[in-house]
Amino acid sequence: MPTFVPHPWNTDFNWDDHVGPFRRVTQEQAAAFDRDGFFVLENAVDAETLARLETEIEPFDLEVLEFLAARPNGRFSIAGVDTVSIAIHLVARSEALRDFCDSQLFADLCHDLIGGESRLYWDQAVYKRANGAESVLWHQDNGYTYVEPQAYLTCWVALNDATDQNGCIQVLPGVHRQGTLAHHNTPLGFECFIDPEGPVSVPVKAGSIVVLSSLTPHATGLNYTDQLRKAYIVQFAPDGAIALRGDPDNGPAVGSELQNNPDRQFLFSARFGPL
Ligand SMILES: O=C(O)CCC(=O)C(=O)O
Repeated sequence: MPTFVPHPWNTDFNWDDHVGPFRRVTQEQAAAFDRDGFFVLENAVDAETLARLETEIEPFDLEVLEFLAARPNGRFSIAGVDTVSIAIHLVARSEALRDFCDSQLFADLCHDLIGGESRLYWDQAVYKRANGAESVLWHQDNGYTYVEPQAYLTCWVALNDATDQNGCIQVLPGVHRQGTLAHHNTPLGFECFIDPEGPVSVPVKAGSIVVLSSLTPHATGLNYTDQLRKAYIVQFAPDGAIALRGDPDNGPAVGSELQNNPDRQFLFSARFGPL
């Protein structure tokens, strides 16, 4: 396993293996999560729910496209009107999406893979536009905003089939155990390395979830097809997680912000039982 350059704020990271008992994942899935940093939960979301998610997300995606269209070159950071549209914090605006996130499925995954009280940290719809000409670069989610604890949970929900042709996720297994890596900011978003050896492509059917650590390097390729590739990404962090503020290339963090925005970073409902 190659060693990569650590993020300047990552000085003493240790990955804790998951020992169970598990409510949703199998022993093999938990072992894959610890070893590789990801696994696929197949057929996790039924067709009716997927259709509802798509209907709920559509107006927000259109709003983002309008915003992008009005920007110079149709771009904003990683997003572009004809490459990838990203609609964030949708749970604050859609009860159906909030209910989807505040569900037994995710409460169980958090029980198994976080342990202890967990909150929704972030949600976003990422739609790769048809014939989109840009990749999402290799990054760890914790390379964008540095959260402590560094390891939180990313669930990449495929709303339609994700394939090598339309830009499914690729991951670099095993590297999550090193903690957060150094990233640099590019016009196409943050990047931790280019063209690594040993990436694994993870094509999935609609309704499957790629379950990743926030520390698992991943990227997505171009969409060569004439259809959208649609994903809804929901992330959960331990209650009490903080986002560090500052410029990692210019010394230690200068502040932190507790991740408990009541509009969108909610704890699971008590009906799902203790985590
Ligand atoms: O869905 C994609 O194309 C990439 C999304 C991604 O990597 C992310 O949200 O961190």
